Amino acid sequence: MFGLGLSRLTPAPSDRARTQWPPNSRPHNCFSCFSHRTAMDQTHRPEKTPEAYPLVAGLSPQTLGIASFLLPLVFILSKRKSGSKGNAFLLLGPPDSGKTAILSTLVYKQTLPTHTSLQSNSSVVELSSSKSLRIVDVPGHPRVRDQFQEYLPDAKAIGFVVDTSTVSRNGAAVAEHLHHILNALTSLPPSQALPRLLIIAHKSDLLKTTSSTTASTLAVNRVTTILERELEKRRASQSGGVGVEGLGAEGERADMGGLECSGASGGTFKFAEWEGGEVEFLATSVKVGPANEAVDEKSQGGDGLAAFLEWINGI
Ligand SMILES: Nc1nc2c(ncn2[C@@H]2O[C@H](COP(=O)(O)OP(=O)(O)OP(=O)(O)O)[C@@H](O)[C@H]2O)c(=O)[nH]1
Ligand SMILES: [Mg+2]
Repeated sequence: MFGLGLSRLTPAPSDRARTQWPPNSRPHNCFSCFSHRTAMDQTHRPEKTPEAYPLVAGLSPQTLGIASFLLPLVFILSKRKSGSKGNAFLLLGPPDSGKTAILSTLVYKQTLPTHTSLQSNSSVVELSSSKSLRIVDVPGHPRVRDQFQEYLPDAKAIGFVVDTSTVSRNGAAVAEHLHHILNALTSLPPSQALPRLLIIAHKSDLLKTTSSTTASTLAVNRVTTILERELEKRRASQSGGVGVEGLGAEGERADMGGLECSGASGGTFKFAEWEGGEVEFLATSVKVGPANEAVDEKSQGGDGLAAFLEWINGI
């Protein structure tokens, strides 16, 4: 049964109409609702109370002008910070980085013989007796990877999975993929809460460690350094600096935003200074091997996913 692949089990996008997945959970447009309600209220409004009238009348036109400008702004900012109401965790990232292996370890407690995924897989993972999360694994192939946009309205968080053992060789391609996601996040309408963003330095088991550095530290440091360097090349190229191979190639917008940073580095791309929001990092690994070599039931995915499980439990 497992040899058929996860995609057979939960072909999320094609079943969307039937199963209502992803649900139409985009926050309701309260502006239209508000004005409608206001119009209704006016027909039934009691006469102005003597207490309320002098309060507004006492404000100068300038004060009222500033208030009418600031109030919508406060509303927008508070919406943006409120955190996504969705209940999906999106596993995104380049082909072969290990997304399906992570999902199958969480769901079946083992990795399955995997092939390049051609469609999104989704499964509900029970994190505790009272908490579950829908995990959606979107294939990394350039032709399908943009499917993640369909799930964004219901995304509580995004995990961008990077193969730590190969990122030194293919950092430019990994950064290009991540750039699309950063651009999508910074392009979300202000009414939509931003999903949290976690960069997963995966396959940390393949790193050779020294006695002073743990595999997790090494994995996170390597992924952070390489991605910051490659994303900075892309940012500099767009702002008129050096050219970057592949940037602006067919199918890619040369003016794609999403890399804006502000802070001590003066605009240079740094995750800590990214204007889009906070970016978090974690190292993971799963046990790979024959399908019947299940990992410990209690650990839900082996020690290599312990920190990750703790993180998704906290979102
Ligand atoms: N050593 C090691 N290998 C891993 C780990 N995770 C995944 N792999 C292997 O990496 C390969 C690719 O894993 P997949 O899960 O299929 O990759 P994917 O990200 O789903 O790739 P696409 O579906 O093409 O987007 C498989 O051969 C896995 O067995 C890990 O933590 N350590
Ligand atoms: Mg896959």
